Amino acid sequence: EKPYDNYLRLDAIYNYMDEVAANYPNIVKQVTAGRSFEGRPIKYLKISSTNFEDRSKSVIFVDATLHAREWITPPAAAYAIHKLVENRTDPELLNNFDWIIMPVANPDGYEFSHTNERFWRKTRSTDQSPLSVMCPGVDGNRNFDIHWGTVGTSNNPCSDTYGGSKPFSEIETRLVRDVLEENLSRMILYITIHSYGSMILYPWGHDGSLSHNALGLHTVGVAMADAIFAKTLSVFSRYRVGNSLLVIGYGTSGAAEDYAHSVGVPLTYTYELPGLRRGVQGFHLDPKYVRPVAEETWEGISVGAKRARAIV
Ligand code: 0X9
Ligand code: ZN
Repeated sequence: EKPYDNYLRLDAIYNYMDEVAANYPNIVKQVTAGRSFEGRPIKYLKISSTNFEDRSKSVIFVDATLHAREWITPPAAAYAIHKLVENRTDPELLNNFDWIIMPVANPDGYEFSHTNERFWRKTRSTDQSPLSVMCPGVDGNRNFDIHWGTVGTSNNPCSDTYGGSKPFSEIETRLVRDVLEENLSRMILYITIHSYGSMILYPWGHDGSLSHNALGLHTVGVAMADAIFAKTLSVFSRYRVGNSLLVIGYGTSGAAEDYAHSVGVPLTYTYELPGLRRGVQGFHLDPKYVRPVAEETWEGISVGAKRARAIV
């Protein structure tokens, strides 16, 4: 069973990555970026038809599962790997770009959502504060160094939107930051995959203002949403595209997408994949939708890459 056909545990997702890396050594290099708070590897694949280290092509970075309970997101990332490596149907995508895919940015939380609490969101770290021992975990998407600690976040460790004791207190967010930094000069597109709500969000999330590149962000965002819609099952609603705050309806600071844009990635998006039910049940899409959602998400990512190249 493949990680884009069903909800699988971390070891099965990692086995798939190992297998792809072993079977396609000429185009795939697996990297262990580091270890999570609880010591699990955090892995990503560098996919390149030439040599990633030549640094000759634009880079596209896709991550998923910073939020543990958003189980539909690792399948979407795994399917991107499948389409880039095992089932290449569009040569353009490897000819023109180098890819970095990190399917599980928060492995501790992801495993905890399987073993203990299905709707766990945060990391599993504890720090000096006594409250954090009672209430482990930081919201990774409030932990980046961008207007950190100001809106849509809490300084209470027991809150689901706890931003941490300081920006980048979490090893998991530092590892994402490091990937951005290492590839910044040639990264044209960063997509961080979340769920749920069928949305494509772009900066700035803290105050709803628009970036210098708002026209590009909106143009590529709409092209991605159109591509998803063209492929989608009618049970899912059409994606909404726009500024994070305006589209979600609440402000958020310390988010990955805003951070990546602030350090210079021209096109950065948070995808909110679909959910069919309300409340936390929206994070649990029936397994029969895993493959279709993974496929439609790939339409968005691949069109995003092509449009990004045309405008950046
Ligand atoms: O609140 C979040 O972190 C994201 N929604 S989720 O339901 N997956 O938790 C949206 C974050 C978007 N905000 C910014 N990019 N600023
Ligand atoms: Zn999320």
